[in-house]
Amino acid sequence: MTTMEQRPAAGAPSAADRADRVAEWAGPSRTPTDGPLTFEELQLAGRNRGMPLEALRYDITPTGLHYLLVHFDIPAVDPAAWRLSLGGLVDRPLELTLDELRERPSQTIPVTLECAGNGRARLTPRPLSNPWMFEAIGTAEWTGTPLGPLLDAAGVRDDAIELVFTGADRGVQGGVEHDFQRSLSLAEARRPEVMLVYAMNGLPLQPQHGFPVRLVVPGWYGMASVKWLRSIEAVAEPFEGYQQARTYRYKTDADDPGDPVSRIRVRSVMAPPGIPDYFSRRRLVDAGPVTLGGRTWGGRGPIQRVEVAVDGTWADATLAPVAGDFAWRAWSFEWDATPGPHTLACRATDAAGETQPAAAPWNYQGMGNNAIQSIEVTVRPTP
Ligand SMILES: Nc1nc2c(c(=O)[nH]1)N[C@H]1C(S)=C(S)[C@@H](COP(=O)(O)O)O[C@H]1N2
Ligand SMILES: [Mo]
Repeated sequence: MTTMEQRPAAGAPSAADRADRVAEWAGPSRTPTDGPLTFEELQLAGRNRGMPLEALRYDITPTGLHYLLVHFDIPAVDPAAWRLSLGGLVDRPLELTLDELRERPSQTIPVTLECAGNGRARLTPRPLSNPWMFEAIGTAEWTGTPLGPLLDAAGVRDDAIELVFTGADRGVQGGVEHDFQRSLSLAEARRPEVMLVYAMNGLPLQPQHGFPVRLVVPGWYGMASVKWLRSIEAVAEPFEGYQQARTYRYKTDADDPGDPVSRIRVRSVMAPPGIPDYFSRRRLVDAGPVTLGGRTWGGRGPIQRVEVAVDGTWADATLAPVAGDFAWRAWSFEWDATPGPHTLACRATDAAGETQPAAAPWNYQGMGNNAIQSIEVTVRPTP
């Protein structure tokens, strides 16, 4: 495990500058498959929990119910020794302690995070990675300091085009050893809601969510919100690191460079009504009036329309007030449940007219699957 203490001294080439090929670690084939769930997927699913869909009831997801995605290991970071460096193409390089960061102006905003791989396991053939269904979501109140003013303090030079964010976690993916790193254009990084976060739901970040400091990029899929942040570097060339150029791409096949994944696609999810069967998760509902409900979100601002289908007939749902530009929005729908089997579905449409597709938009890495969710229920007569 890499700790801050093991980092090379300033000036020495940092571990982050190395992206070594580790040929013997290329691992098993990750060609998408129609086969049964693999051991490797099970191993990832056990580490990276999802949010149980009944937790859609909470405006703010309790921290222990928020989804989790950790590529490598949760790194050990000593908060007293921790420094955030802001360097590269800047006039005044900065080294900030945790206290210095916390003393800066702060803001708290509710932000819905979703993993870009959410829905991957519903694709056929199934891309091999964390096998998410619908549950790689959560909304927290994130507290931190906006990044823009810090960039001004450091004096980012005119020839810089991007910022590279480096986490303290390191591992091997696709046979390449690297630190988890992502970049953002300066224009994105300067959005007022992009911030360096040290608290989640009013408490210091938990280790698994990026303690002591993470980036939060509202509106983007989760991979942009780099956890365990240790450095920010202004660069003059597009960043080509593994997590930027090789993955988080909408690719048609293994060799397609693909388009980068960025903003969250429009989506709605329903909290399954009634009670579940333990193993199949099939739902049992009593006949009569049933309030269906869930949440809707997308990376381009609050969603204005959700429809619900009962056995294929669509009707508008009622939307709750907007809770924030980057937070999900609750919706509800009154259903008079009649005995027998039924199929329920929901679909959101954003202000630009983007809507959820009936069929999954297949891509090689299983990114951005916002296909409509449908739920099978059995309604039993009320006694
Ligand atoms: N350093 C680092 N940052 C990271 C990751 C990671 O593995 N390492 N995972 C990313 C991905 S893919 C997602 S979806 C979000 C998940 O954030 P959460 O675990 O707090 O929900 O963190 C992102 N930030
Ligand atoms: Mo993710």
